[in-house]
Amino acid sequence: MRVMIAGIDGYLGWPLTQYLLAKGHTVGGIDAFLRRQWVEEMGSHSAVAIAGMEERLEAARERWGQEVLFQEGDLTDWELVRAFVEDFKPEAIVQLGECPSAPYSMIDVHHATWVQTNNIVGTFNLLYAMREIVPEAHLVKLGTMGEYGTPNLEIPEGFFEIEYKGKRDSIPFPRQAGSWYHWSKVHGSNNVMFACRLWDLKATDVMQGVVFGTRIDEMGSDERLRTRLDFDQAFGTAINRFCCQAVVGHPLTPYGKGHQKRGFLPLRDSMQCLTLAIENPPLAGEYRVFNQFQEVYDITDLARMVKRAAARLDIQVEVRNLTNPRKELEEHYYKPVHQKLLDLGYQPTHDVETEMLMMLRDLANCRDRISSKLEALIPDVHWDGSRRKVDFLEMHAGLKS
Ligand code: USQ
Repeated sequence: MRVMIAGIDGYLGWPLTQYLLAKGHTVGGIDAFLRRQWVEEMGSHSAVAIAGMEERLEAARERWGQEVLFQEGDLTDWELVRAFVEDFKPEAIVQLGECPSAPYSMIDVHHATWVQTNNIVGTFNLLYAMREIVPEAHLVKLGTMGEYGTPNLEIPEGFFEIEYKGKRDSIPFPRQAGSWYHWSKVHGSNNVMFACRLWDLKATDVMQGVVFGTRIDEMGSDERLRTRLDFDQAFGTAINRFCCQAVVGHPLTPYGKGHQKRGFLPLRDSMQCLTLAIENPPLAGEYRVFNQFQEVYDITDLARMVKRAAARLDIQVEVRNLTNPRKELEEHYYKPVHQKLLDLGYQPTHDVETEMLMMLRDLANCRDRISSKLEALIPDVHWDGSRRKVDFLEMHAGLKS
C-alpha cells in the first residue's frame, strides 16, 4: 500500500515509517521539522540523539532497499500538500503532523492560536487534497483520548446510542477537552467527520492515549533509525519523563494528588494499532473512531512502576509530587471502552515493566544529554496563564508506597 505520513520526522512518524517499510509498504512523507524547533523553544532537546532527515532516509534505504519520498514543508501550505498528494498518490494518509502538546498550547494567546490554526488548517488541506486527487484514499487521523476528558460515564468509541423523548440515535459522545491543544483535536475530529459525510471520504479517527517507549524492534542497532524521546514539560509525556528523571536521579513528578488516570500504550503498540487501521480501511463515506490504548493507569502507580524498574537496575529514585500546573481532576472515575482494535487483531504488550526496563537501559546511555537540560524537567506553564516554576509538595506519593 502507498502510505503518506504527514509529520514523518516526529516521535511517531519516524518509527511508523520503519514499521510500514518492514511490512513491505511504500512510504512517503512531509515534515517541516517543527517538533525540533518547539522542543528547543521549551529549552530542551531529545534525550535520544537523533539523525537528520538525509541520514534517516539513507539508513532506511540501506535497510529496506526502498526510497522514501520526502518533502520538507508545512502542511498549512495548500500548494505544497496538493503537489505532494498529486505526485505520490497515496492510498492511505496518516495525519501525525499536528502540534501534540497541551502545555505548549496553554502558554499564551499566541501559542493557543498558533496550535489551533496549525492543527486545523493542516488537516483541512489533507481533506481537500483527498477530495480533489485521491477520493478513494483512507485518512488515518491522530486524535486523542483527551478529547473526551474524564467524565463520570463509560466512554464509548466515538459514538453512543441515546434515547430522548421516545427517539433513538447514534451521536458523537460529548467532548470535554482539557487544553487548547486537546480542543484543536476535537475541532479536527468534527471537520473530518463532516468531510466524510460531505464527500464520501473514508477516515479513521484514532483516539490515542499517552505513548511511551524509546524503540521498536525494526530499528535494530542503527543509531540513524532511532526516534526522538522528549522529557521537557511540554513535549515529554508522563512515562517518558519519569524514565528520564529516573536515570539522572531526579525525583519522579506526579502532579498534584497524582491520581489522574489515562490510557497508555507503548510505542510498539501504537505502531501495531496504526498499521491495523491502515490495512483495514473503512467503507467510502464512513467515519469511524478507535480508542487506542493498552491499559488505563493511575499516574502515581506508573511512577512507582518506574521506581521499581529502576531499582532492578540499581538506580534508586523517589517519587515526589509537584504542585499541579494544570487544571484537571486529580482523582476521578475513568472507564473508556477499547474493543475495535482488539477485534482487528491488536495484541497488547502486557508486560509494561519490561518495556520500562528497556527504556531505562536506553536512557541510561543518554544521561549527559538529559543532565544538560535539567531545568526543562520542572514545569512553569500554568493553565491560569501564568509562567512560574512549580514547587514540590510536602505530601508525596513516595511516602505512601
Ligand atoms: N503528568 C504528571 N507528571 C508529569 C507529567 C504529566 O502527573 O511529570 C500528568 C498530567 O498532569 C496529566 C497526565 O500526566 O494528568 C498526562 O500528561 P502527559 O503530559 O503525559 O499527556 P497529555 O498532556 O495528556 O498529552 C499527551 C500527548 C498528547 C496526546 C495525549 C493523549 O502529549 O499529544 O494527545 O497524551 S491523552 O492523555 O489520552 O489525551
